[in-house]
Parts: sequence; structure tokens; C-alpha cells
Amino acid sequence: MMQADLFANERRDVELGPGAAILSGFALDVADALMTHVERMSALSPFRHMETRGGKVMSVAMFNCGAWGWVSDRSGYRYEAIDPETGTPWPELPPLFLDLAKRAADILGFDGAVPDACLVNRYVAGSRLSLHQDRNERDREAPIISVSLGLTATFLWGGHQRSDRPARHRLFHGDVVVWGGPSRMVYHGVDELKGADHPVTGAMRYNLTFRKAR
Ligand code: MD6
Ligand code: FE
Repeated sequence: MMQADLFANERRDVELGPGAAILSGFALDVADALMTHVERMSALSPFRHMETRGGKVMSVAMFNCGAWGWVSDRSGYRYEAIDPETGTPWPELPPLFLDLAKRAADILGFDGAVPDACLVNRYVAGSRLSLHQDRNERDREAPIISVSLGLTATFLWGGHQRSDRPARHRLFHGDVVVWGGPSRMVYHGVDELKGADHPVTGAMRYNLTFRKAR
């Protein structure tokens, strides 16, 4: 266990189910560059805490890049081409992001999947994401590709019903999770983040979630 923490490259990939896996350290070599893009883009489209349909403020702060951005407010969850906060299109999807997402999807056999949306999430101590399905995408053939940066989080991997008790998997800086095919609609979430200090991201965890929205 100690070794697993010290040698991130030597952690093994984890098969979560059919069409779903954790690719351990897959994004490590581009992690610094990804973070540079996140910082640059967040100056164009700021991190904000969206409201749920029920009126609760989400503990995770978000913005999007790409043609389509996931938004949530009192009228519900959906994809929008214009950032409601700035009134302008979301920042462009950096080629590095697209390339990483495609390479990860390829490994699971989802070749030809081209994401058109990337949700950037920022977690601090206490932030969490309760069990949910990603179901606002028109295209459900394409997988979800999720990149973890910074503080270690506990990923909750459930089943096809909300009541299915989730497995718990640690997600480290540079890990990539892909879920598609028969696992595309699996319930998932992120347990409450514990406070710590990460050499690259400080007190935060960032997550890039790629989807094909349209
Ligand atoms: C994660 N995020 O942060 C996984 N889904 O590791 C998600 O599953 C997610 O952050 C839908 C909307 C926002 C998210
Ligand atoms: Fe999700």
C-alpha cells in the first residue's frame, strides 16, 4: 500500500466492469500542462458554484471548455453553448485535452469517440458529488472520460440502480477513468474530499470530465 502511494506509475489499472477501467497514472506526463490550461481558461470562464434544480449550491466549483458546457440551475441540468456567467462561448477545448481523452478511450476500445464537452471540476476539503448517472448527453454511445489532478479522492462506483452499494476506489493525481458501453449509465460519485496539501494543486482536487454531448 505504501509502495502504491510512492510509485504512482507502478499502480495497476483497475477494471471496474465491462467497458470501464481506472487507467492508473495515464495522464501523469501531461498533468502540469493540463493544469496550466485550467488556470489560463479559468480566467476566461471562471469557476462557479452552480445551483441544483432543487436550489442547493453545489460544493464542487465548475466551468467548461469545448463546444458544449454542462450547466445546472433551477430549471435543471443541460448542455449550453454559451457560458451563462460571461455570455460568451466556453473556452476552446485544448488539443492536448482532446488527444488525451481520445487516447484513453482508445484503450478501452472506444475508438472514434470525439468529445465535444469538457467539464472542469474543482474540489476543496468537504466537497463531494453524490451518486448520479451522467444522463444529459444526447450521445450515449460515447464513453465518459474523467481525469483526476491533485488531491487524492475516493471514487464511488455503484451499479445501475441508485440503491446499489458503491465500491470505493482511490483516484490519484494523473489517474484517468473511462466508462462506456454497458457501464455508461452506472451510478458514480465522489466521497467528501479530505483536506491535504498537494505539490501541484495545493489544497485542491481538479477533475476533467469529457463527454460527447451532441
Ligand atoms: C469526478 N465527476 O470528479 C467525477 N459528473 O471524479 C463526475 O462524475 C461528474 O463532476 C457529472 C457532473 C459533474 C461531475
Ligand atoms: Fe458524473
